[in-house]
Amino acid sequence: MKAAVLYERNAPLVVEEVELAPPGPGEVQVKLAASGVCHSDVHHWRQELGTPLPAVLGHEGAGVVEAVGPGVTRVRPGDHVIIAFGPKCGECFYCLRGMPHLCTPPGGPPLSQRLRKGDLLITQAFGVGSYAERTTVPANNVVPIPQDVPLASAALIACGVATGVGAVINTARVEPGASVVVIGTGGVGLNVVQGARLAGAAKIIAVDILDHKLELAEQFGATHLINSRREDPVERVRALTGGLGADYAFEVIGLPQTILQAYESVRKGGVAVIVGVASMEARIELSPLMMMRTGRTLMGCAYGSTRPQVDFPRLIALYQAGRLKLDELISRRFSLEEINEAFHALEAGQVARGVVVYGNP
Ligand code: CND
Ligand code: ZN
Repeated sequence: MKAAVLYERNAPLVVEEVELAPPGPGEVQVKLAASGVCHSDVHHWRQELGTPLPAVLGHEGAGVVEAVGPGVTRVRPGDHVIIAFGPKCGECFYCLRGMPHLCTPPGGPPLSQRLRKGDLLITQAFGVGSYAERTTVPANNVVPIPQDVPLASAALIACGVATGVGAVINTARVEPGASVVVIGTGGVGLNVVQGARLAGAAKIIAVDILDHKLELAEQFGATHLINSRREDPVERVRALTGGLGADYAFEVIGLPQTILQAYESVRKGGVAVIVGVASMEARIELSPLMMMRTGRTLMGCAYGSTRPQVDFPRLIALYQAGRLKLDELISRRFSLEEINEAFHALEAGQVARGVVVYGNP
């Protein structure tokens, strides 16, 4: 099958033939229909974030089950599924407590042995590797969905939608009437915006450096727009919240300066949430004294604290009820051969979400 292989950081991905092992016990082989292009993939292409090379990137995929290994009963060939990323062992401390987004399998995540080019082992990044025509993953990672949901739209739930909406609903637990700041309204940030709308937030303040991203944010439910190239977002947020600061702020870029903006945008007792993926070297400087005196919280948010088997069906139900936008997130479709162009389009801020589609979607 064809896959886009990353051999060297910052060099173009190579679309070529690779071999995928048939599903073993407890595993599922999925023929991909679509894979969204998330900035996390671009981060892993640009910098060392713990993915051994060569690797196939891609962690926002959906498709059709083609084969199941021994012992798999939850899905069968022909089922449409969304593929959750990261290990979901079901047995570790975190999985047993309903926190599969923090899954830490004893002995570390099993090294993927399923993908190779001749003798060369290829990493399935994020445990998925969806920039490929097919992937094989543990059955715990797939969530069946109704057949009439377009797979390109459903794919976005696998990361951007689950992360963004989950950050609001699961991680921060924003309550109705709250004021919410979202810094960075790209593919994930737009989902923080619509998550805040679903949670009943009264003020949803979008911050970005590109006006067309802010216009999108408005379509997704933002009530106030701040271009932080033109005005100081912290001052403007204070002005919009009676001088107090917002109840919640979400940083959805991964930069120290915008994480600090999020922190400084919240009122005393407010909560700032780090959703963006920063570099390994990034550090922020905070005054513990001021943190104590203001009672502010700064928290991390991995994968929107998502429990895929619970949350994906809910997100699908909201989409079917017309209350969650998925189709509108897709601004451009690419073939697998165009993967490098898809990365550049994301970096250039040209797309809300680009989606790689396989075959005839
Ligand atoms: P995308 O590139 O679509 O969005 C980033 C947005 O930030 C764009 O609209 C930019 O214009 C905007 N932006 C860039 N710099 C600034 C700045 N200085 N001030 C204000 N706005 C700015 O990326 P994405 O939405 O796909 O991903 C966003 C981040 O979320 C990224 O770091 C990604 O790796 C991370 C993420 C985290 C998780 C998680 O589990 N926590 C899951 N998926 C993605
Ligand atoms: Zn992602």
